[in-house]
Amino acid sequence: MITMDNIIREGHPTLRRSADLVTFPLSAEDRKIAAEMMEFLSNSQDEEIAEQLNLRAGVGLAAPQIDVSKRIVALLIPGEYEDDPPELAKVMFNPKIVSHSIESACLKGGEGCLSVDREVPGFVVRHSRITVAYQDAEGVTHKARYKGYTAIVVQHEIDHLNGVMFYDHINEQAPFAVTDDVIIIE
Ligand code: FHF
Ligand code: ZN
Repeated sequence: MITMDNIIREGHPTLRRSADLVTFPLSAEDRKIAAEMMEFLSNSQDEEIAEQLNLRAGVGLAAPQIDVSKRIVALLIPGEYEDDPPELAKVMFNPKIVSHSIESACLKGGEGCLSVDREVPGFVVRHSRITVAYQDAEGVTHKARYKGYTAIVVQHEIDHLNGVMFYDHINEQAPFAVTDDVIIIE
């Protein structure tokens, strides 16, 4: 089971590496990693389990964050209201942004990261809409479009596969300065 002890923190070199492509058919090891990543997110969003295990709630997890330098991402984005089905519940292998909007967007409250134990204030400017190609556990390639909050989370996760941290996108001189064409997501 993955707990916070398995999550590496900023300063660890794996977080700055470009992760390796996953090969198919998936190894038993890679299948287990994917299942455990999804289990972590589910546990982290369960109030009781999260309290017992001292988990920080997460909506996404990239394999490099558990010191596995492979292109695997787990996403568990809750629905709008309690008891709604998740907005997105998926493990992606070898995800890649194949096209994106010209328009940019950022979360009003900035971003955090399970691998960063401090607040880093500022707008993390990203693509407003993205098309992602990825493989599922069977190696089948899919193409999906995301917008809004979901698009932001997916970009945060794909960044981890490329050694990029969310604060790399914050304007150091003016963390909350954006041009007026940037959509600010509440
Ligand atoms: C999170 N947590 O999941 C953040 C961190 C924008 O690479 O957003 O570091 F659990 C992955 C509802 C709303 C339920 C918010 C992408 C952030 C990705 C994980 N929590 C939440 C929730 C959350 C990171 N990460 C603050 C831990
Ligand atoms: Zn992160």
